[in-house]
This record gives sequence, C-alpha cells and structure tokens, in this order.
Amino acid sequence: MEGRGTEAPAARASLRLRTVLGHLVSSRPAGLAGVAALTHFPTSAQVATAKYPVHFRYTLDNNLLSPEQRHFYEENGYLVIKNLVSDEDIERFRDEFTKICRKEVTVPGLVIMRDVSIAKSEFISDQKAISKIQDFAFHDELFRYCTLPQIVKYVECFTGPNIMAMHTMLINKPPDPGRKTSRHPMHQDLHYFSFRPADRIVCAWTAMERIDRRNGCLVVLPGTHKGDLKQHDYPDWEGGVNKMYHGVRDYDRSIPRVHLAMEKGDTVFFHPLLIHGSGMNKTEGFRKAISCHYASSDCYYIDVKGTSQENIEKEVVEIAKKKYGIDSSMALKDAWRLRARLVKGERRSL
Ligand SMILES: O=C(O)CCC(=O)C(=O)O
Repeated sequence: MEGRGTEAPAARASLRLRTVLGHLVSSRPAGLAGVAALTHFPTSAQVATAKYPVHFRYTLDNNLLSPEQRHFYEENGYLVIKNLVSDEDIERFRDEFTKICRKEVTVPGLVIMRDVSIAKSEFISDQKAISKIQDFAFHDELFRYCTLPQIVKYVECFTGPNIMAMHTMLINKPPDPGRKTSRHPMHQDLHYFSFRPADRIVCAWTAMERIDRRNGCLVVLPGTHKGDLKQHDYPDWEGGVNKMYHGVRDYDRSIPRVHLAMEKGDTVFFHPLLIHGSGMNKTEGFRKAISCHYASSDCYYIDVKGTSQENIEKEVVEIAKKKYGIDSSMALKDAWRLRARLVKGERRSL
C-alpha cells in the first residue's frame, strides 16, 4: 500500500511531463519526443533531470536536434556537432585559401587581415602574412561551405527556413610572435551586427584541423547568450591588438570558461550574444577554422547611432567605403546589405 501510495504522484507527474514534452517538439511524431526523453533517464530521475524549458526561445521546432541538444543550446548558447564537414571539403577550402594568399584568384569584396605584429613588415606572399580573410560570400568555392546541406540543416534549427549568409571568415591564426597578439579577446559577435533579432542569428565555426589549447581553441562563457549586448573596446594589451578585435569591456569573471577542443570537421553553432574568444597559438602551425554567420532573412536592419555599436560602425564603414569606392554617407547596415547572400529560401527583409 505504502509503495503504491508513493508511486501514484510520480506516475501522474510522469504523465504530465510526457504530455508537455509531446507538445513541445510538435514536428516529431505525436508523443515520440516526450517518450524518448522519458525513457532516456532512469525512472527516479525523470522529473528531476528532464527539466526542459516549457518555452524554447533560442531554438525552433525541428526534427533534427534531440531534446538534449536543444536543451543544451537553450541553456549554454552553443552546441558542438562532431565530424560534420568531410576532410575532402576542408582540403578544398584550404587549397582555395592558399590560392587567395598567393593572389592566384581575386575575390570581389574580400577583406584580407594581417596580424598586428606583421602588418607593417615587408610583404610576404603566402599565408604567413594573412591572419584572416573575411567576406568570401562571392567566392563560389568558399561559399560552398555556407551551403553544405549538413550545416544548413542545423542552421535552420536556429534561423528558420529563409537563410542569409551575413558574415564569412577563414581564420588563419598565426604562431604567436611572443607578444600574445594571436589571442582573440572575449567578445559578443552581435557587437558587429546591425540586424536583429539576435535569437535568429547563429554562427557555424568549423575546425579545419585539430584545435585545442595549444594552438588557440575557442573559449566560451556558457549561458552568457542570455545577457545583453555589452560595451566593446580595444583591449589594453601591451603587445598590440589586431584591427577590429574589440573585446567586452566588463563581464562576470566568475563564470567558468569552457575551452572547446575540436577535431578536424567538428562544427560549433553558437548564439551571437555568447561571450567567446580564442587563446594564443603556441605552435609553429597556422591554426585554421572556417565560419559563417547566418541570419533569418526575416531579420531587420537597425540604426546603431547612439548605441554602444557606434565605435564599430565607424571602423566598418571606413573599410567598406574604401573597398567599394563609396563617397556618400553610409551606415553599418549598408555595409551588411552589401555582403549578405541568400543561402536558402526567400530573401525577404535583409
Ligand atoms: O577563430 C577564432 O580564433 C575566433 C574567431 C572569432 O571569434 C571571431 O572572429 O569573431
């Protein structure tokens, strides 16, 4: 009797939870998501462990993310998917990068960045001079990265079906010259963006080789995507700071850092408010990663005048005016309009 008496409330709670979870993941066959979540955990932990939010904010209903993956992104603001991009594709992107460095191909709109320690030195005609290329959306082979079906299907879980590639980068983190300039300060990518809402923007960042603490892996502060956009400035680093590498002025230093060690082809998806950066490259190699920021084409542009983003607007607009030979006044949103390219669905607002 006593046993049955304690089982009844647990059974009722389990039934209630099953019903709620069944509603939450509505695109799955009826009830399946809830059942999967429940059977995954031992009975005694069902109610305590499977505490998925009643309302998902950062992910959309889909058939791809498991309830655990969805919950992880909701809580932490990032999600690593192992082995998503093939070696063959990565080698093709690497070859293309080499051709760009050797000036064998020119790409409309491409921005080439050099590490602050070599920016003013003699021109070196290979990858050693280049720490990053940005805005490769109009280079068909590199743009193929943004359209890889296995990446786009994850992106859709965050953006929905109409998808724009907004910002593209291939990062070639050089061996640190001893001045710690190869570090990337902790920042939120939304600082650079004049489109919203933030929750319908996501970055895909793929390791082009094994990346760990030795060659400067990504470092993230889990859960910070739930906060606001913070003031960013150039950090006060003795050895110098790379152009446009703004850092968050203040953040909660007690949040434990997570270092994302990743194998070649592993891909992390993360929210644009997630505070992240990357460490020093202590090896002799050039650490490579390729990335794209995607946004729903239903996002809208905003004016950043009078906000914390005015400082980055000034820098970006200066570069864009030079690149596109524009004389008239320009805003951050105009620079984004020029670089954006449709990946899937319909180009609506962006
Ligand atoms: O690949 C890296 O080192 C970090 C890149 C990054 O966070 C960025 O460019 O915004």
